[in-house]
Amino acid sequence: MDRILVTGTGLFTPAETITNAELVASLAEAVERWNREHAEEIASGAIEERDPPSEAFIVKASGVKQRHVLDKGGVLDPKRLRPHLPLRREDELSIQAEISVAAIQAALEQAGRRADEVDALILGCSNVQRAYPAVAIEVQNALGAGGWAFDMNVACSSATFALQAAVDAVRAGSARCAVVVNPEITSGHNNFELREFHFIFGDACTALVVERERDAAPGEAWEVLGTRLATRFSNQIRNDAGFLNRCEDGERDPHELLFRQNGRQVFRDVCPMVARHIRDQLESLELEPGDVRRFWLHQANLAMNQLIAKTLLGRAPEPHEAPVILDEYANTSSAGSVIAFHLHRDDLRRGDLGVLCSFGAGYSVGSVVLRKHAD
Ligand code: CO8
Repeated sequence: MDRILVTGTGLFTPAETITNAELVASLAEAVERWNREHAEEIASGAIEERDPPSEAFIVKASGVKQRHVLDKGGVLDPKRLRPHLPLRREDELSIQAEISVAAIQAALEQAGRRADEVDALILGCSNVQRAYPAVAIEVQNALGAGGWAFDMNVACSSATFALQAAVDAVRAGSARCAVVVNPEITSGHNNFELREFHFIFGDACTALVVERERDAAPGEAWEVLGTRLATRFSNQIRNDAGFLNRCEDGERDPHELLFRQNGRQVFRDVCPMVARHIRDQLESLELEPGDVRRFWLHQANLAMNQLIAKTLLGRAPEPHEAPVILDEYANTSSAGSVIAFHLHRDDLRRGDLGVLCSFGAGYSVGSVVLRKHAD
C-alpha cells in the first residue's frame, strides 16, 4: 500500500506581540473603570465587583509569557479590548483567507509543490469568519488551486481532524495533493474583559501538505502511520456565538457569545482522556510511549502538557520530548500542536517517531503518529 506523507508545513505568525505586563496593565485600567461605573450596583449587591488581573498568576497557571496578535492597539485599548480588523470589500481577500494563503504558500514551498497542483483544501479552525461562501473556497481561488475545498470546526482539535480527512482523501484517491490550513484569529473571540480568560489566546495560522509517497517531491517528509480521533460531549468549554443569536428569545449574558470555560474542570477531564487516547493508539500500532522521540502536543497549558507526557512516559519529560511554544504564542487553538511540529523537528532523524496531538472543546482529541520518512 502507498505510504501517505506530510511533505510540508507552513506557519504565519502575526508581527505584533503583547506581553503579559502589557495585557495586565490594560485590563487593570479597564476593570478599575468598570467598577467605578458600576459602583452603585456593586454597593447594592446587584452585581459583583470585578477583580484585577495578575501577571504572576498568568505565568504560574498557564506558562504563557506573551502572544502574537493581528492588532495589538485594539486589544490593549482599555475602552475597546478587542482588535481593530477593518471591514474589507467583497473584492478584497478576507483577513482569514489572507493569513491562510501565507501559511499554505510556505508549506507548499517546503513540499516542492505549486499551488495549482493542490486539489483538496480543508480549512479547520475554532472560528470561521463568516457562514458562506466557505473561506476555504476563497483561499482555493486566491491560490489558484483546483479540486475542492471546505471549512470545518472541531475547536482546538480542528488541525488533527482535518489532517485525518486529508490523509483519508489522499489514501482513497479522491485527492492527490491535499492541504490543511488552520487560520486561528482567536483574538476575535477571546474575552479580554475578564481576567480568567484575557491571557489565554494568541493568533497564528498553520498549514500542512499531504501526498502519496509516489507523488512526493524529494526532500523532508513524514509518514503518517495512523490517525485517531475521539469526541465526548461537554459544556465545560463553550462559545454560543451563532446565526440564531438574533432570533433567540430570553436573556443571555453577552459573555456567552465569546470563549468561556471552566479551566480547572477541563484540566481534570482532558489530561487523562488524552494520555489514554495516545497510549491506546500507540498500542494499536504495536508501539509504546517510550518509542516516541517527540510529542507535539496542543499548546493550552504548560502543566497540562507536562502531566500528559509524564503519564505516558512514567517519568517527567525532558524539554525536547514535549516542546513548548505556548510561552511565546499562548494558546493558538488548533494551530498550536502544528506550530510545535513546525518549529521542533529538525533534529530528528529518518525513522524517528513523533505524535502530533490536539485536544479541546467538544471535548475532542485527535492524534497522528508520524515517522520521519526522508531528511
Ligand atoms: N489574574 C489573577 N487571578 C486570576 C486570574 C488572573 N488573570 N484568572 C483567574 N484568577 C483567579 C480566579 O479568580 C481564582 O480565584 P479564587 O480562587 O478566588 O476563585 C484563582 O485565580 C484560580 O483560578 P482558576 O481555578 O481558574 O485557575 P487555574 O489554576 O485552573 O488556571 C487556566 C486557569 C490557566 C485556564 C487552567 O485551568 C487551564 O489552562 N486549564 C486547561 C484549559 C484548556 O486546556 N482549555 C482548552 C481550551 S481551548 C479550546 O478547545 C477552545 C478553542 C476555542 C478558541 C477560541 C478563541 C478565543
